[in-house]
Amino acid sequence: MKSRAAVAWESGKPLSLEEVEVAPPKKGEVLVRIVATGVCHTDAYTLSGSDPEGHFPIILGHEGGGVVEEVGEGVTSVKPGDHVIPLYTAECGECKFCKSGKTNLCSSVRETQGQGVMPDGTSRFKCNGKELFHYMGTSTFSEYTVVAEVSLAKVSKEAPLDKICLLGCGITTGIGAVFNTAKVEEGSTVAVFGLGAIGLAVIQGARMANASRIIAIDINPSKFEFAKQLGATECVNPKDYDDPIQQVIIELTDGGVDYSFECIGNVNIMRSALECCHKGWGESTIIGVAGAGETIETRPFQLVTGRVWRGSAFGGVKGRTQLPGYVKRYMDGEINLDDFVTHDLPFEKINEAFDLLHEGKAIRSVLHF
Ligand code: NAD
Ligand code: AHE
Ligand code: ZN
Repeated sequence: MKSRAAVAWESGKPLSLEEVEVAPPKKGEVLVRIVATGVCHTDAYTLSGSDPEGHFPIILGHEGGGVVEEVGEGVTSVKPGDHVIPLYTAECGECKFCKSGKTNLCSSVRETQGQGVMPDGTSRFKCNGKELFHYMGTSTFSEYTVVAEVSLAKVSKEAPLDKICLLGCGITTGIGAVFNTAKVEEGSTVAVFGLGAIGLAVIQGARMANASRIIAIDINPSKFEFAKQLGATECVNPKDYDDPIQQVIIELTDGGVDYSFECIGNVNIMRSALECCHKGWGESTIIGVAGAGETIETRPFQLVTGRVWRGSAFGGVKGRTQLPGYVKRYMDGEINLDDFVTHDLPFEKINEAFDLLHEGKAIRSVLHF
């Protein structure tokens, strides 16, 4: 079938609006009509060429909401008409990872996903006779996309897809990192570096966890108002200080915070986020994605003296079993998604959405097909 899609023919160039061909779903696969999709910084990161798993030409996008159109052989957990959120972290329930109870990192389709193909090693997308790569197992920048059954969370039909698409990445990642990865306790002090959708969702989660202080840090002060609305108790712009930001936070908090989160993808700030943690118990969670070849550094003494460095993917959330609960919490008014959507745009304005992200003007742009 034909589909409207944004194709990244090569890195570092604007996306190209194309009519692509989408092949029918094979065994264990599902054809999904994407209704709306967010644009996450990770899409921009891969488009920039820094992602070792970015294979061009590619259809990006991983924060979508849609409706099942057709199912391939053997698919039992969804049927046409069901509302779904595509998952870049699958959940098969059967692999060593799923069974461990220790992680949300399912291995069932991860290898082929990273190669930009479906689990059988082939692509379902073509444009002008040329095969296109899939992205993160989701490729939500196409009106019709093919996704593995294990990479779909079935959600309530009552929920607006143009809001709950944000649970496909940004908001789930931030809230999940607070509860599943860091396990922030009531009364804790928290520092959040980077106030995009991810960092702001961490703030929302820290507020839910009843943190006593939530310090929001960004070099773009236009982010501070929303951070405070979500529960930040104070906002800090590193540009206002001569001292390194970790020193500033340590002084503000009598020795450092209990928990910090890096939500930027900057390896220098990852170090700051670790080093602003309190001696003996402070824990830092890396959420931001750094470019190929980049590495983190600190003095091992920082760890020897009790600080802990962690990382979090999709907030440690198991998508098929736990995402329907996040949707319910949104519907019950417990999770704020609406205020994260700063821009609603027709799909054709996708490059504008990337510009808004780079200019720091959008928290999330949601594209409507
Ligand atoms: P975003 O671009 O919307 O927000 C990033 C924020 O960081 C901006 O407000 C920016 O002003 C701020 N910033 C940049 N440099 C800074 C600095 N030196 N000091 C302080 N603040 C600075 O991005 P986003 O969509 O919120 O994503 C944030 C990061 O999280 C990205 O690296 C993205 O790839 C990653 N991510 C990871 C996961 C995961 O599962 N681990 C999921 C989603 C996104
Ligand atoms: N492809 C990159 C890794 C990118 C990465 O770390 N992705 C995050 C999700 S970002 C969503 O916006 C993640 O969940 N990682 C775990 C996983 O299994 O991919 C690279 O460096 O190769
Ligand atoms: Zn994302």
